[in-house]
Amino acid sequence: MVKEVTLVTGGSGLVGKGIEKILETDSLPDEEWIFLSSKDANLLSESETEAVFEKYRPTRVLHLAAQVGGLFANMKANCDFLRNNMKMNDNILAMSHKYNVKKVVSCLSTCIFPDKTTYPIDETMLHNGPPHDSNFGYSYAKRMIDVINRGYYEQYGCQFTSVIPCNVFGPHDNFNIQQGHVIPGLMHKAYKAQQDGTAFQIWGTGAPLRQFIYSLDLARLFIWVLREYQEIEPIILATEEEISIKDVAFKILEAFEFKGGVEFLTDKADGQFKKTASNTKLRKYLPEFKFTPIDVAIKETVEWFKANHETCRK
Ligand code: NAP
Ligand code: GFB
Repeated sequence: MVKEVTLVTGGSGLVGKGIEKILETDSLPDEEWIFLSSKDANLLSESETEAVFEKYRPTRVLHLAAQVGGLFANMKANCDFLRNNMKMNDNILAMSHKYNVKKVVSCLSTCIFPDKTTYPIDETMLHNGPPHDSNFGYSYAKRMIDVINRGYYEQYGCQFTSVIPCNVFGPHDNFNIQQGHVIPGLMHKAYKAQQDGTAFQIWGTGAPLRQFIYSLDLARLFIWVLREYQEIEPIILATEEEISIKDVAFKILEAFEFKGGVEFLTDKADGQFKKTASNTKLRKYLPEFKFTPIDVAIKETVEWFKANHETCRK
């Protein structure tokens, strides 16, 4: 007898595919998981969103679907990132309430915290000031998930919560150089530079700092949050380790055994210098959780990219 039917919106993306992979060995007998892509329903449409809830009658929702992009994609389209993500989030939470979903876990990001802040950032600081200008649209849309969750809890007692991952990378990422995030973008550029015998280009100064979580590690944490985490307040899911863009770029070159030249295009934006988030709250729950070493995660992702170069998002 299936006890839990979990709808995973954004199930065809980087994080969704990571969760699907972990569930190959970690799913429970009374769980059914449904992974959606935009082909199943355009979640910008209230009626298409309702139709998918009517069809599957989920008891839990893992809400990953979003308009997602790296620094340069956000800088070009803050209004679209704001409106599209607001619409999707409101549709999912409204239908979760209408169809009596027992638990919803949505997804924020460490890049939505206040730009002017003290460090390390923790969950209580989410609304303490404006986000970085480069991605204000995405940031405000994501922050409203936390506000709407509070509304649904206080007025209707809904258990709608959220997680706040740091930068994510891994297999099935978006390797498009203009739209994607830094690690997949650099991997794609390293691949092309090696093929063409040209120099490898790092955008910006390489000085900014980031925390990077492997998509498979995030997947294991997401499944734990869905099954065990009872708070409405968000929980940061980030590594202790912070690394500069320059250092992560050279780890990528090492994984490719790249021997060519390296250039820094310093006329390109650096974005936020840092967004160091504390995982103290996570460690209180899971003191023994082991993150994959970043060199291993980068190597596995490079091998995946090489093997799937023809068909992956790029
Ligand atoms: P992704 O690889 O770009 O996947 C996005 C997913 O959302 C895809 O499954 C996509 O479906 C779906 N989607 C987009 N627009 C849709 C629409 N209108 N209707 C239905 N589905 C739609 O993104 P990701 O990196 O996995 O991100 C997943 C979640 O993690 C997002 O909420 C994101 O904000 C959050 N997050 C990501 C990072 C990161 O570094 N990647 C960091 C922190 C938080 P299609 O495949 O059909 O397009
Ligand atoms: O992952 P990313 O694009 O976004 O990283 P953020 C941007 C940083 O990497 C900047 C440098 O310092 C860039 O100058 N960089 C160097 C590159 N080479 C490249 C490259 O080839 N591609 C890219 N994309 N960057 C995002 C937010 O911030 O974080 C999003 O804008 C999202 O909303 C995401 O939440 C997690 O880490 O700066």
